Amino acid sequence: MELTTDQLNYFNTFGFLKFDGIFKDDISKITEEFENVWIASNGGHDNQQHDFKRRSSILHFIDINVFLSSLIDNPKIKGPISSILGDDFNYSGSDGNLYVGDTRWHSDSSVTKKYRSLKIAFYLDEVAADSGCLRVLPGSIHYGNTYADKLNEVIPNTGKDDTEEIWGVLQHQVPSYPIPSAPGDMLMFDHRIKHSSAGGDSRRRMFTMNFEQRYKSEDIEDLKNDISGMASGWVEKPYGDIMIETASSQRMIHLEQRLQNGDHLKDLVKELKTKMNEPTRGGAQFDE
Ligand SMILES: O=C(O)CCC(=O)C(=O)O
Ligand SMILES: [Fe+2]
Repeated sequence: MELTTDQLNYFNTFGFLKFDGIFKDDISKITEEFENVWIASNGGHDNQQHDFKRRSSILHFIDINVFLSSLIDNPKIKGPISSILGDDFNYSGSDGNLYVGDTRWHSDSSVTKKYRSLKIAFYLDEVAADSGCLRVLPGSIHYGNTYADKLNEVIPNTGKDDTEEIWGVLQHQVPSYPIPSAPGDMLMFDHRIKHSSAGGDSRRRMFTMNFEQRYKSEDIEDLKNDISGMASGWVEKPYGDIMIETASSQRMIHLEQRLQNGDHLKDLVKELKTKMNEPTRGGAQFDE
């Protein structure tokens, strides 16, 4: 299931792709297992109930469920990823979310990131432009040109943006491309793309899987730094146990580089736990 040339051109130009109904036969099972992960976590963030006021988020989300872990072996996911990142790509983690309300404009990676990375996202409820679907600024991935650089000034990747001060418009008025989604659709987007959402309800279900190009040996320190970023989710290893325990040799290809370079996470988490009262709920929410 490699991407066609048209799909590849589209993704490389605009920075995202939607696969309509590609998982429609599996979506009830996917949704059931999604809910099972929340049930096992008491229903919400950090083993507390979801309060419908703040986003609940679990890092290593698919990794702690056998069926969801196996999604990264699925040719419908592996094919498109390989087309963009090469056959030896790294799987770089997953988050599961119960979103509450809007997400600020942001991007998921910084301008300076040397290795290409992207995300696969599943929205488990029907979402449209004003009910919490993903909104993107097509082409915002091309740092180095005036349009993308201007956007990056106003909307850096932190989720602290100046749309009102600089453009005189509110977040949801920024001219953007909404990607309505129905259960069974799959979205793929480049981590550099500027994105947001508006009008979502207080238990908007979605999960993501992230991938990156394999690092060259001279850049392993950069990889280690990137892995350090996971510590804010209070995860002590680069992957959840089930993801590793159920891995075939094929899956291992996509886990081995991060596994070999993630031993420092444990100490980082220990340190962070003295400074944070809960694992991060993820960035870019309005209640931060
Ligand atoms: O659906 C949303 O509100 C935002 C999703 C997002 O920012 C992400 O998955 O990176
Ligand atoms: Fe994001």
